[in-house]
Amino acid sequence: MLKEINFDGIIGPSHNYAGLSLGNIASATHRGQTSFPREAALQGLAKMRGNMKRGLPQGFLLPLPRPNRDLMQALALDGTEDPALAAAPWSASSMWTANAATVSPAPDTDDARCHLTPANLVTMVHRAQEWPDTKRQLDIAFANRDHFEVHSAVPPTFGDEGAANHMRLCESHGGPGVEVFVYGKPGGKFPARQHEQASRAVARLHGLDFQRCVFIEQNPEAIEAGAFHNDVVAVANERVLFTHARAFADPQGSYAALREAFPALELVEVPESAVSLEEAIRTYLFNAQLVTLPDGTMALIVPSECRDSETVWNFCEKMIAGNGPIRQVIPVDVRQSMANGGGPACLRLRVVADPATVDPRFLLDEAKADLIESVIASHWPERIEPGQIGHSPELEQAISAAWISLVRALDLGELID
Ligand code: SUG
Repeated sequence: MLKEINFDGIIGPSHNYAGLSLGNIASATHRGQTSFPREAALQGLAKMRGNMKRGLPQGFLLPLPRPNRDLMQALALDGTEDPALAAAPWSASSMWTANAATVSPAPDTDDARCHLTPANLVTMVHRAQEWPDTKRQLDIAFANRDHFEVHSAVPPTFGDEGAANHMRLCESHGGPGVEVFVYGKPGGKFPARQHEQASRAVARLHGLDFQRCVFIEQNPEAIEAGAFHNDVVAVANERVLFTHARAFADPQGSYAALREAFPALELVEVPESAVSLEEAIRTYLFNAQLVTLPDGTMALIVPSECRDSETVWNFCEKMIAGNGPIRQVIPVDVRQSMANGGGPACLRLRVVADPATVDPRFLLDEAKADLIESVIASHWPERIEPGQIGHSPELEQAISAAWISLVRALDLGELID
């Protein structure tokens, strides 16, 4: 039976704050701070365990091998370069698996298979290095060709950021959906990372029916305010679109287009007067997991920063006291990831599939969560000081060894060259 499975990125042992992402306010604000990779990874794992306890199927993707020696060589890094460039091969940014790929479930595609396209992430060098290694994992996890097709990334220069700029509306996850692609137009203060032509290429690659696709422009003001991905200001699940009123360039036109393609749409629009765009971006209210629980009700899994904000929490309490489709708001602590601009929604890639068709090595249960936790507890660095990045052979050795321990523990030795 087709189900939504969330594949969270295990937060890698090189997690650090190098301030690499122009237009991502949290990344810029925390630049140069000490990071805590072990705590970060345990926070991510606790989120996965929480969702499993709620009865939701849970998968994971592994961190990518870091530092990336091929990238170090390609950039001829010799210590004279800008520290931000030296940090790129060390980035643990693959933790944000919402950017790993765009996924079109089988009911939407012309060959009735689930299609996945890794995101090229070309806008930033520390992210552009991810996709070939991400594809290696997707090729293994979704190797069953009767059910899945894994494509190569869309070629540059068309920027593609994957599921972070893609939403799906449907009556139920296993039924046909309307796929929504949200792109930015370049020319503003910050890069518009998702290009319309990349979104259209992905829709064609996946064999989608263009009558059941909607292409929407992001509000340039939202990008300028720090919504570098659409999932910072909007999230959808089944019939529900939960969005800030200033997420899209033409909100009314966008809602009309969505209703035309999907008449059952339930719109939960949050006006500026309830939560300002700035506060929404600061707290990541919309970078939430909007999930359907086994009893059929919907819950919004938000970062704990939302509970710390009086405005946002008041809004959440009013929302659940009302008659809307979102019945619960559940805060989770992913502060280490949040400090780099990654909330609960960034940390997961949604795949609608029959879990029996996925390589079980990528699926989580309590025993495997215990195993992963013990590897993290014994091998992940407790802290990384910014000066160590690119300069500490001991740290480099510890990070590589930690990664190999995890890969071996999960019986995925084929990922090691
Ligand atoms: O691409 N941060 C990531 C955050 C990605 C969040 N994902 C979604 N919204 N789906 C990014 O900007 C910061 C890395 C650093 O500064 O070291 C970073 O890459």
